Amino acid sequence: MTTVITYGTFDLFHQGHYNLLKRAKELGDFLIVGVTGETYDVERGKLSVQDSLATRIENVKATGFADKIIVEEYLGQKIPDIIKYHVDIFAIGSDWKGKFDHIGKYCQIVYLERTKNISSTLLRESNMSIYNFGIVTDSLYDNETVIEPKIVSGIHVESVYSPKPDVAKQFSEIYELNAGFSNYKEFLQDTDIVYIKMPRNQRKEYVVEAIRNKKHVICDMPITMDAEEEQEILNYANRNGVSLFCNVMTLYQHAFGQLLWMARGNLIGDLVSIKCSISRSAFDKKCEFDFMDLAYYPICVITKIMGSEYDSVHSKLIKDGEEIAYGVITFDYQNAVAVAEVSMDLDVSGSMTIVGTNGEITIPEDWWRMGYFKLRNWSEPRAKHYSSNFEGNGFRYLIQAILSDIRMESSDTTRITLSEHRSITEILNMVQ
Ligand code: C2G
Repeated sequence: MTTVITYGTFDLFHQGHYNLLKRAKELGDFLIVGVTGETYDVERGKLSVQDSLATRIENVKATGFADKIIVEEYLGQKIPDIIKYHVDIFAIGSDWKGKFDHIGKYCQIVYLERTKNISSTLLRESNMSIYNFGIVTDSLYDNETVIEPKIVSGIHVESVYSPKPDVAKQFSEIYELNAGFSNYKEFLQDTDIVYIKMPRNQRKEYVVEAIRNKKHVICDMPITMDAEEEQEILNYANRNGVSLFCNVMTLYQHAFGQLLWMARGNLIGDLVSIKCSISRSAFDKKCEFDFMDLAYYPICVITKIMGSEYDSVHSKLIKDGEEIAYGVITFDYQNAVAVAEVSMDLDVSGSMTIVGTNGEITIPEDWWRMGYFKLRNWSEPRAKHYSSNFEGNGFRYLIQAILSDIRMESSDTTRITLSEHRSITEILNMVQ
């Protein structure tokens, strides 16, 4: 007898899940299905799961393919299950290729081809909780933009657009997407949320066209260096009733929300200074951002924390030929100062320190990921440590935030306001 095991969340049960279970069953005689428990999904960073565990189990049961259903309750449960149930084959969708190779010591692994484009089937029409996600890019480097949104239940990553037809084709093949387009209008037709991952001089036209077609948009920032033009685009999104989110993932981390309101809420007294540094390679190893794109991150976070009422901004830039290699940007406020150190190729610490009249908040490294921070109020005997679950590269939390916005479940209090947008773009223009 051949025993097969497979695992999944099986949220918003669809044709892709059905096909996977059918194919897994066909691999042997006895199929065990592990349905992920709620705490395990939280632990592994799966977000926005809609159906209860009981409903998800019922849906798996209703297919008639499962001979036994178990609950996957913790990270590291798969191998003990395989040993316990004498499993011969571990089957999983091909979108997980390479991620489960360690299991190969205990049984055979079979990657089953994932079902493409399930979102445009009848199921999607009957279930408006599912949204198609498409990527606009001119490079094959994905920076996890394919795998991260998949971790958010209800999002289906289906297509890519590139002005370079060979990139569109290769990208969709490498990441097993349903389609690669080099016609933007066609690409937009079956897409609900568009991520614009393009060099700055091309962002605006793609954003405007997507909004015109009533698509929700995520865009690398700044969209344009022209503050007026940017305000018009933000207002245009508003008028069209679509969400326009900037890709500054820090803003969507739970810990950032906490830090922001603790810093602004006087927990360390009046704010006196903030210093943060960022270097391109630590931020993202293959980062394609230029200096202004990278500088957007600290300027945005400083603006959120300290406000946009600065008195003056100075910058000192060190150039390597024509290119800016390193820069320090200083903002003077009436009774406070902020310093952003931005480095293209030199490594800098990646720390953030916020000093107040009664205490200090510190993040020792990679503050833009914001999984952890320490708050010290000098009137208390000990520092307090705050951490929150942070998985992947953080992009999934942005996807979760835009999804809640679209579903009108919540509106984020850490989002950049119109006047903050204007201030950030004006500061970028002063950095010369
Ligand atoms: N799947 C598929 N085609 C789709 C969508 C999903 O073949 N269009 C497959 C997935 O590859 C997976 C299974 O259906 O094998 C269940 O998918 P999910 O419910 O999204 O679960 P997942 O997050 O992939 O969890 O321990 C859990 C496992 O790691 C998989």
